[in-house]
Amino acid sequence: MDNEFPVKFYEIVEGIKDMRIRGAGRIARAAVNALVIASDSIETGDVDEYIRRVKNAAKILVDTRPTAVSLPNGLRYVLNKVLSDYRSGVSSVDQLKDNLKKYADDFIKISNEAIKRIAEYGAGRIEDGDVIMTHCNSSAAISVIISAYKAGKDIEVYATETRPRFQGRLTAKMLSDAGIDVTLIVDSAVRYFMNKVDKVVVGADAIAANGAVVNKIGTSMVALAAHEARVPFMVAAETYKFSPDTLFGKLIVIEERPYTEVVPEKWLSDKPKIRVRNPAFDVTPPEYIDLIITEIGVLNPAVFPFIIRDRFGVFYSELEPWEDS
Ligand code: RUB
Repeated sequence: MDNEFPVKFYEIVEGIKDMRIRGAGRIARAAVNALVIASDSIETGDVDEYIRRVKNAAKILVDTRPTAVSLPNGLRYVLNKVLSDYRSGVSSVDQLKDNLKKYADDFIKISNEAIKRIAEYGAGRIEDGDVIMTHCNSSAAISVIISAYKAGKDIEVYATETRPRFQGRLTAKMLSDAGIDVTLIVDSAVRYFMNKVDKVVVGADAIAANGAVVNKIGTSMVALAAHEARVPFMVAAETYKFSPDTLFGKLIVIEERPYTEVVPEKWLSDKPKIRVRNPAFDVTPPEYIDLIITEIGVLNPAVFPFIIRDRFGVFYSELEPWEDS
């Protein structure tokens, strides 16, 4: 492994790759934190050299997992601001390092605040007595459920186990630790239990320009079952889950992970005609989504991209600040 940056930086890189650090929001905060570690370690008085190396650190981070758009968006937030300072003449490396740290802190604060707002707005949509289904392990979705419970609503949750990595067990544990009754079910039991469910709440790894939501594999099947049973399907997502690239015609890359997450290597080794596929995410079309709960309000998936674009502005030239212009 390259040792341009401190060990801690590479620990975060590897942690994101092998999913010890997982969930789109946490991935973004960890990556931004790693960028600060890299930046602080750069020993040079030459601003051009500093910028080149910070961009390199961002490039390493952005390549860790391809689907959660929060990762490039967090890095874009920090790096575009630092590059703007650099272009407007900040000529001290120490100043740029301080600025980068400040922008990273700002992003982490924005991210944590967003979860609180989402919890508050989302809880408003949960009613006393509701049975909620969730899939995978989303901080945003869990915050909505716990916030509704803390507001005194008597709720119950069905959590899918979420094969192959079983993030549903984390969800079940987090919700039960908060005092909520949880039933853990296998993913294939979603339709069987859907008639007991009042609302589905899930998170997002990315939201595309047409309002489609990319989330853990199986989410679109849950949405389909909810649609058939007329159960409202809600997505809890910070606005930085929006993929600006999709405004310019790019597609969100669906990560395909090693087959060994699904079956043991040994089991497959003597079966040459069997191929195992392990896509980590899927796409839920906007027609199956009733609401997207964000920190700026509860939005219809069809208007979501326009509101985000108008509010934050997206410039093609700022999409890949880690590349040389
Ligand atoms: C996690 C996953 C979560 C989203 C949203 O996938 O699909 O639903 O990332 O999470 P993985 P959050 O386990 O492969 O990272 O709301 O915490 O950002």
